[in-house]
Amino acid sequence: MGAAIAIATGNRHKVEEINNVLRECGYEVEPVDAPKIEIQSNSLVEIALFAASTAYSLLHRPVMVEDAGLFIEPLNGFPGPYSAYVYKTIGIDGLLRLLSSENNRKAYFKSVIALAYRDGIVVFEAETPGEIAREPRGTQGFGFDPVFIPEGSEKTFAEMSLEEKNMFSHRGKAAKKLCAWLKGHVVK
Ligand code: ITT
Repeated sequence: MGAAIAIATGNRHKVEEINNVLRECGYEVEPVDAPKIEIQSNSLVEIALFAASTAYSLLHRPVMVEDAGLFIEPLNGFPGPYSAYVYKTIGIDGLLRLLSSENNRKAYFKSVIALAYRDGIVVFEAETPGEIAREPRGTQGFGFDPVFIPEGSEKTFAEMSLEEKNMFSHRGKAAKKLCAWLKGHVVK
């Protein structure tokens, strides 16, 4: 077991994905009972910064949050920071309906990890370009995984193992940046 850093999230898939990367650098994230308070903003960075700083002021120990979204080119970046709400309301079927007459399927996922600790907050951002499939495929993962095909693969995220998804994913890449940073810093 590595050194544990708290994470405020209600999404266990995020915890598993981030842990798969952090293990490599001797850390792990530990879900804690602190709220991830999400402001309404068009910026994932602003959302993550606010959530991390409020979680830190409640916990008084290093804590991270991860905020992510799916940005679809022919929808001008929608749903972006509203991805969780769109997933809950219209879901994958609704999203595919919005794109039914669209040949441009380009999209990207973005992940922002914000880590708040005694000396401040650091932010790690990463994106994964890809496209939206015509139909859902696969059973792994969560959210829009069954319809997102990352560039460089034929599979959707939901057809990949967690390890394979992490090789391509926005979250995997952001977690790797965090890992690299942790190697040179002491987090208290
Ligand atoms: P938190 O408690 O950490 O907020 P959440 O699932 O609500 O968990 P977000 O607020 O970051 O997470 O919402 C991002 C939404 O975008 C999420 O609910 C999914 O619908 C979608 N999403 C983000 N990353 C994804 C991924 O790797 N695969 C599939 N869908 C993803």
